[in-house]
Amino acid sequence: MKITDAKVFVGGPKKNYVTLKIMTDQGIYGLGDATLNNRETLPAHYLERYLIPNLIGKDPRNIEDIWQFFYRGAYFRRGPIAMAAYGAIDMALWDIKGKLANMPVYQLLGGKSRDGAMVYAHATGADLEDLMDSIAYYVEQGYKAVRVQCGIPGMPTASYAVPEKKGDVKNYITDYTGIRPKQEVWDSDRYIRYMPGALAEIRDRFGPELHILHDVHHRLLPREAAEFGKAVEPVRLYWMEDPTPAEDQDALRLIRQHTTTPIAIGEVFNTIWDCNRMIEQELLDFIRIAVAYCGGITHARRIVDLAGLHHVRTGFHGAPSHSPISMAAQHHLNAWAPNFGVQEYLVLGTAACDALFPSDHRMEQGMVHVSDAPGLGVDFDESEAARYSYEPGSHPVVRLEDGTMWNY
Ligand code: GCO
Ligand code: MG
Repeated sequence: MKITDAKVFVGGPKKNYVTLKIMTDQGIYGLGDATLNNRETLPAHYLERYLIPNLIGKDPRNIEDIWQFFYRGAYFRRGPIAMAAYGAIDMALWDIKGKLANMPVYQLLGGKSRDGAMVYAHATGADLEDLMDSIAYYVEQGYKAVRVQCGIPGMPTASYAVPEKKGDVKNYITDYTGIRPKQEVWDSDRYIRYMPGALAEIRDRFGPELHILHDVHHRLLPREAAEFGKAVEPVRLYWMEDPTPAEDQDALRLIRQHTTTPIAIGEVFNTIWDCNRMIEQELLDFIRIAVAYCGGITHARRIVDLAGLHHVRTGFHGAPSHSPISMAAQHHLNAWAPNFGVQEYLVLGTAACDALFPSDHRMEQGMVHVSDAPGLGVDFDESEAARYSYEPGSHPVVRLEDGTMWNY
């Protein structure tokens, strides 16, 4: 069996999905997702210019060898662009293998460990009152876990994932009006003074059963994060996410020594080498990697297995920048992983997105039920894809009030 061709498509409904389609001499094709949010054209170029010419003629069944060929063969390896490109190839090869075996990918991984995988939604509000309404909406829809973010009184601008105006329900940040970013202003003190009380009010209103998650989005220093984690202990958060900038693996030690609030981290990691020390030293509770950003199913599975040895559960990143293809890859890993925790899942299912990526993975009552179709269980409609092209977009940047650059 041989790979005969591969194509890359960039675009989607208000998204720049980077979709890879690998064709074989047996008529079976596989799909992968290389969408690196706000830098989408780079993995696309990496694939087209450097990887696809080396894929043609290879046996698509040798998933491991192809992964190693690109990773070791690059010499300047790792990094989000390369790992997103390798990841798309890897997903597509698992898709092909599943179709060849006539089995869903979760069967190839070892079968199902659960019937449905719990997901969490994003609730948001310009203030706490709006946030309460947003949480209530998701609870009514049957979600068992909700991430909560709200505006902080006195903060000069809206903060991460929070709308600017009261009543606005828009909670997502990529601005598709160009590549020059908007600017947010941040003040950790105001945040630390306000947010623990807000979280306590949320717990009082929604009771003990709801899993409440909160994303600090890399904004605090380790000592501040320790203080914050201690202050929110009575709320019993499901997790405190990215309390400090994620690249410092040792920063979590100080937080850990001071608080039992569970820590989730990892959406910006690309390889096992970004998180092996923190996992082995048991400094986190949930690993937040995304299959799309860390080399696909083959590499993500290595991280999940290492995590499992150290009581670390999964909480894969599922921001709307991931296409239904990498979300499908995650649904299969979630069905299998013995140490599954929760999946971030922002309803992608607009009619336009469903038309572009038909699939029968099902979301019901806050749980995803993985598709039983052979392969990844998601397709790609090229005639729909022809309607879209790349639209430049950007995350905001963050500064402190005196102008100092801070972490988005
Ligand atoms: C999350 C993330 C996202 C990121 C985004 C960057 O927890 O979902 O923090 O909101 O900001 O994926 O592109
Ligand atoms: Mg996050």
